[in-house]
Amino acid sequence: HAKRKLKIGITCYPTVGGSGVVATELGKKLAERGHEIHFITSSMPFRLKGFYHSVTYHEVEVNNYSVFQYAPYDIALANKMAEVIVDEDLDVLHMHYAIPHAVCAILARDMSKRNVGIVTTLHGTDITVLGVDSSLKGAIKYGIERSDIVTAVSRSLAEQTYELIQPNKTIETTYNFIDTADYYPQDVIHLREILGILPEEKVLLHVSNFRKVKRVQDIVKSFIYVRKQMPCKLILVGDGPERHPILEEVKGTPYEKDILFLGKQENVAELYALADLFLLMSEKESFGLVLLEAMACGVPCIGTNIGGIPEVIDHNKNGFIVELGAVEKAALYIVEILSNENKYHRFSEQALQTVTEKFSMDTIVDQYESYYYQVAYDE
Ligand code: GMT
Repeated sequence: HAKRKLKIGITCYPTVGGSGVVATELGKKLAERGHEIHFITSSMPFRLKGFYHSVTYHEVEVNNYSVFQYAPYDIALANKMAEVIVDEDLDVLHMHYAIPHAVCAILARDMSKRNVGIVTTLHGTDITVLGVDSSLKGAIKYGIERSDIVTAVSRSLAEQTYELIQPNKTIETTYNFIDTADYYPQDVIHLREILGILPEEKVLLHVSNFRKVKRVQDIVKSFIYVRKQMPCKLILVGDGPERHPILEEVKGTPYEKDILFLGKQENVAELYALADLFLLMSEKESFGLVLLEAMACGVPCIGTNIGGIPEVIDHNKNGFIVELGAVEKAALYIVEILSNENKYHRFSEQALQTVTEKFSMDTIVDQYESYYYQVAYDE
């Protein structure tokens, strides 16, 4: 017989970032499959604008009394989760990030005295960046061990978690996905004109939050090597702490006009479609959702041999892998692929195929759904 529909609470960081995107898109797909979805977050997840049937948003409010040195957000979140567990009769909580979300969910389950299942997805930053921080390591381990099912967005992240946190828990690898209804190859000739890109110029693209770990400087360095050999432009999308220093570095150089800083953009899908190649040269990256977004638009990628990147970029098939900081080698690959039309076409086709086969949205949503059924309390 058909399985019963579930009531699922989801908590993620609602701001721009891969984990929030994956959590929100997953919630929307689950709602389309008939489940009831409850987002419990500090603000509206940015991909949740508009009305979605069977999706409710519960806002966590934190009062900042002057007696508290820090506003008790985590406690307020757990309190809200406990309320929603009872009010909505939730079957499952899906937490994105061990810290603080999984830990809050465990507290909320205890407060609610209900048998709600907890699925936790690890996205990276809390493990690979903070996991080594002894002030949080014990709490991360606790969050993982007390969750019913734990997933990581790449094999690399699962392995790193075993190594750094040593939890007594199996970590499943469940890859990220994107919706090909949002990202697909399209004709964006008008954008080339708006951005002043000449017909003979190739376009290299990078999209990130410009944190230090993204090593945007390396991308600029590679671009300059390439620019010396062929007409091209570099488009940088996003904002963050490294944007200003890079802008300063580029100012006054002969390549200033070839590097376009577009800042944060709403419609990145069109920018991917405009690009010939996508670059991600990070020193830490547990998956690299932007790679999938680019590939879904038929854009081959260049990435570093770091974290989950080599699980997404299949070297010499849908892009190239270089060692961290190997900016000249990256430039060699870029020139090679952009100068060989046949090879470029093969890579582009392969990129599209990677998205629909290895990272198929339906298969990945199926995986999560099966985890929920495993942990939901049988009625
Ligand atoms: O690192 C970021 O830019 C943001 C962070 C997040 O919370 O969204 O990204 C992490 O999760 C994404 C979704 O799983 C992954 O695609 C990113 O690789 C991961 N970032 C790091 O590991 C540094």
